[in-house]
Order: sequence, then structure tokens, then C-alpha cells
Amino acid sequence: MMTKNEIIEENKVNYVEVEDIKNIISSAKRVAIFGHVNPDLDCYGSMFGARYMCEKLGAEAHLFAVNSEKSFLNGIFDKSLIERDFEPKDFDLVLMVDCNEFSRIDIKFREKVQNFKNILVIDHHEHSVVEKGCKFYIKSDICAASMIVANLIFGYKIKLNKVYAEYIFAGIVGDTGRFLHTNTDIDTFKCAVKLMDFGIDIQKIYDVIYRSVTIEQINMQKFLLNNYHIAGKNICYIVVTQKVFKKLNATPDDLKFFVNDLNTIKDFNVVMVAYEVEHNKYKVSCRSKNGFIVSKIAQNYGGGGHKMAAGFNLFGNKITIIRKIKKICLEF
Ligand SMILES: [Mn+2]
Repeated sequence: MMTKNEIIEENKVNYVEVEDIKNIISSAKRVAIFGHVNPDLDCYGSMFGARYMCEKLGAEAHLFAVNSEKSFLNGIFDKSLIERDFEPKDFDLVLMVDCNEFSRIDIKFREKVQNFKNILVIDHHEHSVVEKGCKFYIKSDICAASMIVANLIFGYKIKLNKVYAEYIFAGIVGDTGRFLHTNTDIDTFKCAVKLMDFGIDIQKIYDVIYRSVTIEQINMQKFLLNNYHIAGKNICYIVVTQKVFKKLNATPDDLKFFVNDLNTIKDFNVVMVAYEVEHNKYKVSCRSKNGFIVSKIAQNYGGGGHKMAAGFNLFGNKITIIRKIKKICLEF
């Protein structure tokens, strides 16, 4: 059996360098920028940052995403710049950031993006599949896609402004859990310092992200702490049905907010939270520490992500999901 790297090698992945990205973007007239489904801070940070970079390189750039009206992202990013109707014929370049697979693109845009001829990918997730025909710039050792974009902007000597420095900073804060996760390194702080030089208001960003916890979120947190189970090598798992969301008047966004918090509990090597997003369709968010790796398990189940933060989908009713999750817990 071929290893993942051999498979990728065989497909002759079209990796591009910093200068190529500049050429690709400057020779485009109109760029359509996409991030992943259920956008998070880094997704928006990198999308908005990429928009700024494209415009400064002489291309008109548009942002496409599907975001909930209730999302806290709206408190940070200028949501009036987000569009929902993508017409491929209006564009000559698609730029995918913070994701490198079509399956991560919102279903609303997926087919149109997939059929697009000229696609550039800027991401920090490792490949789990290699999409044909795309040009890739993948830096999996960088904490956030936003930081990759920041480094490109700095490298091209483009002058950033306060607003976009805040967007990019928010992206880095999001993916590092405010400089907590193991993906935080000296370069992360160097980048943060450069961004702070633009006079950004970090308290404003932190207020929106960390000082705006709602009662629904607290109820969700209470539910998680009251309903976790332990299996295998101190693997913590929780299953949250749509019924629970309804009862708590909470959303998957409210839950995602606390998945990282569960991983701060010393004894847990891995935390897996399965939550029902559609009838009998569960997303499983995984976090790990103490040397445990979740990306491989996520890939084995058709998902992906980072070594210590990954996810995948499971299908079935509550009983089936509990059985599957328990089995997966024993695979560590
Ligand atoms: Mn990211």
C-alpha cells in the first residue's frame, strides 16, 4: 500500500512559490475568494486578508461565504463585503484559503468552484486528498491561514492598514486559541507584533470573541460538563443531538466555542464532541494533547484537519453514533 506522501507525489501536485502567487494574482482581473464551510475566525481573517492582498496586486476581489446572521464573526468583519451569489463567468481566478479540498467548500458554491479552471489554494491544512488542476501553496507548520496571508503581504511590501491588520490578527487569535495551542511559535508572535504596529484594538477583538458569552452558550457548556464520558486511554466523548440544541436554544456555534475548553482538562488526552448538524448527520470535533494525534483518525473517517485539532462526519441515529464513537475511542 502506498503511503499518503507517495500518493501525493504520484499525482504530481502543482505547488507554487511566493513569487508565483504574486504573478497568478496580478495577472487576474477578478478573483473570487472562498474559505471553508461554517467559516471561523481564521477562515474570515484569511479571506479578508487575501481580498486586501489581491486588490493591492491589482485584481478586483470578491468574498463568498454562507454565514449565520447570529455569528459573532459579524461583530469583527465587515459582513457587507460577503456575497452569496457566485457567477463563475465573472471571474478569472478562484482563490481558496484555509481549506484545500472541494468537500470543505460550502455546498452552495461547491460544484461551480470544482468546475472552475484556474484555482489557487493558500492553506495551512495538510492534504488528505489532492484536488486535480489546482495550484497549491500549503504551509502546514504555520498556525493560521491568516498568518500565511500576512506573511505574503509583508513579503510583497504591501502596506497593510489597521482594519485589515485587525482581521488578520483575529484569524491568528482564532486558530491559536489566543496564543495557547501548540501551533503557536516564535513566528506567530513576530507576526502578531507586526500587526500590532498598525495600532490594532486587540481588546475590541477579545471583547467580541471572549467577553460575549451568552446564556445559551453557558447552558451548552453545562450540558457538555454534565454529559461527557470516558473511554479507552482517557478519551473524552460527548454526543449532542439536535433535540439537545433545541432544548438549550443553542446552535453548533455555541458548542464549538467550548470544545477547546474541554481540551484544557488535564486528564483528557483526546476530546471528541459529536454533534448533530442535520437529522442523523453528526460532525465530530476532535482535540488532543499529551502527545495524542487526532488528524489520522479524522482522515480514516473521511475528515481531516491538524494533528491536534481535526474533525470528521458520522451518520446514524444517536445509538449508532454512540456505538461508533466508543469504537473510535479505542483506536487511540
Ligand atoms: Mn485555519
